[in-house]
Amino acid sequence: MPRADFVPLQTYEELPEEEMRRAAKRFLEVMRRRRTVREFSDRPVPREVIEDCLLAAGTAPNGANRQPWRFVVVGDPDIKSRIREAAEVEEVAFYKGGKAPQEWLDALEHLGTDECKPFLEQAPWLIVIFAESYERTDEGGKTKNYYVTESVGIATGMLITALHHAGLVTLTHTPSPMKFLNDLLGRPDNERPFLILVAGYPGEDAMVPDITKKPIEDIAVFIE
Ligand code: IYR
Repeated sequence: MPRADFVPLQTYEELPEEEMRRAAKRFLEVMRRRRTVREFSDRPVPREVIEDCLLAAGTAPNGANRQPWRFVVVGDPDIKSRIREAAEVEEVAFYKGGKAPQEWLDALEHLGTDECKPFLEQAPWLIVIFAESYERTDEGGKTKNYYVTESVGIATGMLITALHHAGLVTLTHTPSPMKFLNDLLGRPDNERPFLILVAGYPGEDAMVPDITKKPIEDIAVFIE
């Protein structure tokens, strides 16, 4: 890959310190309003909004700028039903079929999750996120990607933030194994399903568990 042209950093905007403090606090309040929701409305959400949120996710820092993600956005009711059907097979095995160790089930107990995933049909959009472990060259060879999981994880976090910022709610859904998504969505072998991000409006009487996030002293160590 030839070295890129370098251009002056023109997009950076410094904030005066007081404004910086306020901006950080305001954004914290925005993010504190984000909740993972499991009950979705079937109200439609414009495709353009999803596209803009995906473009925001696509600005994520990533290994060697390979941008090793592929977002498959499903609005088609038939495909959504097939995803639900296949995901629930895995979830039944997980919750009821003895696949999940008791310790894991105990850890999930307080969230009230189970093998039923109606949101996979109700929500207007399922964003199936694939990680490209490698790329295929025109000659049929393979080009390796770098820090794929980190890169796709960062992009996914930015996508969740963008959707929240646009006034939508999301649910990160991770049926395991997820290989069925390649078959259902016709994706090639170099794309590994990473997670399903369910996106839309919350259901009218959506309930969420009354849980809290850790305080600063439990999530950070400052060495000054
Ligand atoms: N994939 C299952 C189980 C599950 C696992 C974790 I860790 C969660 O935080 C939530 C659910 C499911 O989607 O129900």
